[in-house]
Amino acid sequence: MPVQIQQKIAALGGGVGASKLLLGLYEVIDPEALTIIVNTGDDLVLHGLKVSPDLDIVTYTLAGIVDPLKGWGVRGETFHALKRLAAFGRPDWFNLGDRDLATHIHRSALLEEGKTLSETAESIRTALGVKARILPMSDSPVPTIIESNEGAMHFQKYLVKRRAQPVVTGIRFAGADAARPAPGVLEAVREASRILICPSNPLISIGPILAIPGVREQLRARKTAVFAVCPIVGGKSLKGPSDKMLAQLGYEATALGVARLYANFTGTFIIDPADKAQARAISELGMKVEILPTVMKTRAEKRKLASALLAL
Ligand code: FO1
Repeated sequence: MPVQIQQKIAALGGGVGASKLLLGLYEVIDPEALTIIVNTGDDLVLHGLKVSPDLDIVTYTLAGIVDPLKGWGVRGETFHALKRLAAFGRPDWFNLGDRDLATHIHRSALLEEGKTLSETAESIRTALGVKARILPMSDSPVPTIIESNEGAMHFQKYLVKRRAQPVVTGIRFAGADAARPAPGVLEAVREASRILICPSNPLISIGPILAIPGVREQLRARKTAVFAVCPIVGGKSLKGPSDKMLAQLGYEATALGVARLYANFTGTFIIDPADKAQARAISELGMKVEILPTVMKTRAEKRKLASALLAL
C-alpha cells in the first residue's frame, strides 16, 4: 500500500478572528497535520494566575467548548468565583469564568512546578481532546504594551478595561528582542507545505509573533508558501479594533494597508471580493492576490474558506 504523505500546515494567529479559520481548517484536514503558532503578547497575570487568552481561545474553539457568542471563554460559563474575588476587593474587569479559572489554575501550577508555557499548552489541549498542535510563539513573557494618550498600558487593559478608547501612539512587545521562539515554531514554518497567516489583527496578534527573533526571517525564507488572509474587509476590521489602531498609527486601514505590512514575507495575499479594486495595487507590492469570501459567519463558510485556501 502506498504510504500517504500528509501535507503539513502551519498557521499563525491570535484569538477570536483566527479561530474561525482554524476551526474550518481543523474540520477539512487531518488535524494532526496542523500546527498553530499563537500570539501570547495578550497574556497577563491576574489574581496570581497566568492567563493566556489567545492560547485558550484557540484551544476552546477546537475543543468545541468556546462561548459561541463572545468567541472567548467557555460556553455556559458561570462567574461565582469572580464575584467573590470582587468582594475581596480584587479587580473584576477581566471576566474570568469558573471553568476558565480551572485552566488558569492548572497552567499556573504547572509553571510553578517548572514546566514551560509550551508544556502547559500541550497539557491543556490534549486534556481537552484537541488533535492539532498548539504552540505559544515563545516560552518567555513578551507582553504587548500600548502607548497612548493615557500613557503606557498592557494590551488587555487597553482593550478590555478601557474598551479601546485611548488613542494609540505606539506599540511595544516588551522583552521580544531577548525572547526565543518556542520549541517547534521555526521547524513548523520550515517544514509546512503551506503557512497560513490567519485573519488576525496585524499589529497586536501577528505583530508580536513576527517580533520574536527568527520568525520573520523563517517566513521570508518560505515566502512562496505563505498565504495571508486579510483581516480588514471594506475598510473595517472583521473583529476588534484593528481598523482604528491602524489609522491611529498612520497606516491605511484597508486591505492595501495590511498588504504593505505583510509584503516582505507573504507570497499570496487573500482579499475579500469587497476589496477587489485594490488587487492591482497589492500585486504591485510583489505578492499574488487571490479573491475569496473571507467573512466567516457560519461553520460552512469557515470550512469553505479553509478548503479554498488549500486549493490555491
Ligand atoms: N474580552 C473582553 O472583551 N472582555 C473580557 O472580560 C474578556 C475576558 C477574557 C477571559 C479569558 C479569555 O481567554 C479571553 C477573554 N477576553 C475578554 C478576550 C480577550 O481579551 C481578547 O479577545 C484577546 O486577547 C484578543 O485576541
